[in-house]
Amino acid sequence: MSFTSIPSLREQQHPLIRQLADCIEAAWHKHLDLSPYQLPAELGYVEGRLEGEKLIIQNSCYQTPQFRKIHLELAKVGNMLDILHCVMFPRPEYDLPMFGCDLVAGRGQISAAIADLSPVHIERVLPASYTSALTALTTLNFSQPRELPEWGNIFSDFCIFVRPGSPEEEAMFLSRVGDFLDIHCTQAIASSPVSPEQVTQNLAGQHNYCTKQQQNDKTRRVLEKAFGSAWAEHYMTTVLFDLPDSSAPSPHL
Ligand code: BLA
Repeated sequence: MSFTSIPSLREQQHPLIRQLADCIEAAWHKHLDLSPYQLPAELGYVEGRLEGEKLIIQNSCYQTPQFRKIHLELAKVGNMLDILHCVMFPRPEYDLPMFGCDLVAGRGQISAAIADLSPVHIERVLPASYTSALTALTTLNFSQPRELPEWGNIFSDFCIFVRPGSPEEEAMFLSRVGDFLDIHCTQAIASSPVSPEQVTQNLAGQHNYCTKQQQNDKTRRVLEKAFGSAWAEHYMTTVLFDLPDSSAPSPHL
């Protein structure tokens, strides 16, 4: 599998974004059986303009037996803004949470670092095996925690949302995302398909997750300014937070 189109943009980004992208891909390669995932045509690599600055978006996307789509996106707005966005969408036939991560750097400083394993159950609880593995991790203290927006009730109690205040805190964030991915990938490959009733519930939970994420005005505004509101809506609903076709059974089962 080749990542040849990615390094060019990655090398120009904030070091934490670069390190996090490397960490995510290393975990995927270590644990998962990756196959390519075809994004909608023309949306793998995109260029636009935002306030005179060039906006570049580079996507890499895979699927595995347990994941319908695993998506890593790197974006750069001139020298103003570097962004890493990552979501792992489980196949709804498996009872797995959503891994999501977003890192935003403005003028050399990370302003937002968020990572979570988000439950898709109506009661908003993670599978017990996840809760015990995550509880066993050491508690981290960040000097500048950030408050979640209103739509952020999708995230778990283990969610980290901070502005890293030092290189040590950046390293703590990086290493915690590595922990989340190790836990998630090992649990995912050991999991078995669930009942049709549970599949329906998992789909509903993923639907709720995506609908809430689509309410992130900060993401939408960046995309709208560069590409217009229709394109931003299309991109947010077909690439960033799309839903599986609920009528089609997974080809892996
Ligand atoms: C915040 N996301 C942001 C911000 C920007 C973006 C500019 C504001 C940064 C700040 O407040 O310091 C922009 N993020 C983008 C863009 C893309 C992107 C343009 O991914 C893609 C092209 N967002 C996610 C995922 C999560 C997420 C997967 O994509 C969480 C798992 C969360 N981003 C998230 C949250 C905020 C944010 C919670 C803060 C929102 C707020 O404070 O209102």
